[in-house]
Amino acid sequence: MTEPLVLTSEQGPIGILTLNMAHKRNALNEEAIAAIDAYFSAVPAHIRAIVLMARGEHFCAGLDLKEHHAKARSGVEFMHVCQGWHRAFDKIQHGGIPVIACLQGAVVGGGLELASAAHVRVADSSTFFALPEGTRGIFTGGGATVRTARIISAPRMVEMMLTGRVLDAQEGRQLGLAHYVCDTVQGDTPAPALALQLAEKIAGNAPLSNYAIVSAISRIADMSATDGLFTEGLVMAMIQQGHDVQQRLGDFVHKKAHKVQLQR
Ligand code: 1HE
Repeated sequence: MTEPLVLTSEQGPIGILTLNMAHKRNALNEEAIAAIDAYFSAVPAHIRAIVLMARGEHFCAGLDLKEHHAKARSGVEFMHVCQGWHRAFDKIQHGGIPVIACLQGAVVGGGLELASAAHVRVADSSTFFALPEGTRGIFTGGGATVRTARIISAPRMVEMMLTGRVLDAQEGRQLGLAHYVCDTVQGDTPAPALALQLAEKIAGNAPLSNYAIVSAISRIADMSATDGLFTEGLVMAMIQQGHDVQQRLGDFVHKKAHKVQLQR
């Protein structure tokens, strides 16, 4: 029996999607993109946060270059493949459920495009980021020009692609490609454990607030300031109708809620 390309599991309200192609560094072929799309198209209602991780030493080596070579796709065929990636990754970014990516080793090409669609990125210290498309004679096709460029800026992405620069985990963190870097040699919590901890914390937020956070902010960033402020007000008006809002506010008023404080 052949191994599934992705594994799915649950820990309470946390869904876990694991890329399961370590033998080819989790390179993504058409079937794997379809599996990712299928998962994010039908997330069970009780799931409040999703951890996206990968088996093996590398998160994802990007486009399956062997498939691409073997199929020798035409321009139009590859356009459709790219649109399939766009559809799947848009469901990650705008599906309404927070996604925490847990990164290690190569996060390159389409692997970086996949990670860029997640809302929180936790890297272990082995992580490295690159966009080697230029050396392969292709271009980005899984959303990097939109998502990765917005994280690191368009000029930095141009430089990264032209020079083939490989960023280590800390350099990636400075640019926003990782939000957390876990160095287990330094005694940090391992990246998968931290990703799950963060997912649990996020799952404890009001679901409608999480929906607004992952759905509204990136869209408002595309709007004019006037439209953005108007939309923000509308989103707030809708979100504060949530069934648990009075309870949450009451907990604070009656000193039953946590206070905001620095955690070391
Ligand atoms: C692959 C792929 C792949 C590995 N497609 N099979 N991405 C890249 O240009 C990255 C290409 N990969 C690498 O640079 C390296 O493989 C890694 C740094 C990720 C890992 O190195 P290493 O030494 O651990 O593994 P390896 O020996 O290079 O590869 C192990 C196997 O995985 C090997 O197959 P095998 O049959 O010889 O065992 C590799 O061929 C296979 N493998 N990467 C297919 N990418 C929507 S557009 C997106 C555009 C892009 O993503 S372009 C960037 C593509």
